[in-house]
Amino acid sequence: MKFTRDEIRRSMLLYAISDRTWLKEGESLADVCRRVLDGGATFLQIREKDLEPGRFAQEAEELRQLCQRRNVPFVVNDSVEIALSCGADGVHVGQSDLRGRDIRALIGPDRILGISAGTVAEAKAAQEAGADYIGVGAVFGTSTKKDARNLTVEALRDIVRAVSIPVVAIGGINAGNIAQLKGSNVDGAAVISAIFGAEDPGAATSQLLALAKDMVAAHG
Ligand code: TZP
Ligand code: MG
Repeated sequence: MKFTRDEIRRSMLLYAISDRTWLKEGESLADVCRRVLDGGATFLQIREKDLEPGRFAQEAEELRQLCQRRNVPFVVNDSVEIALSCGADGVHVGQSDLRGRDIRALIGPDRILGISAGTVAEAKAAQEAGADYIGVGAVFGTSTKKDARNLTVEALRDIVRAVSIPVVAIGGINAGNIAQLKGSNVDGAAVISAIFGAEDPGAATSQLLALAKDMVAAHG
């Protein structure tokens, strides 16, 4: 593994997930991700739901280079094929994607496997299948993922307690509510719109990073 277990856990702190739907006129995804990485994002996932595979692969390659230069882990959402072809550090999949065990077999032992989970049972199954970390949500209401369920801080804490791998909270997290995750014991926050939808994504990232540090430091 290029990143150690400890490094993966620490990299959950502020986990940025790209969303091109927020790009402003004339901006490229790589431009914005560069600002997000310079703002201090500790992990980056490229998430493309509508891009044709050729473009997706090209964008992933650019982001992989940006992350590699900064030693920030980079994963591809859903596509094992694109993750492997661009030399990403790993892949992130949901519950409805290929089974975790099958993905682990495809990517080998050295790449990062992230799996989304919404319940203790899903989290345990993900760990069992070989996940390196779990994304848990949605913790707050979100319009970014229409089918996401909402979770309480208590439910989050139960999931964290049930697994030994890192847990990153996701869903509607922003500068105004991230402090509510104090005591949940999550390792960090995964954010889409509060970063990519911000007027200044770099500044939003820096602000969220400071708040994520506060949040994690305040766990019991
Ligand atoms: N999975 C659960 S909620 C969510 C995903 C991908 C969307 C998170 O986006 P935002 O904009 O940070 O709420
Ligand atoms: Mg998916």
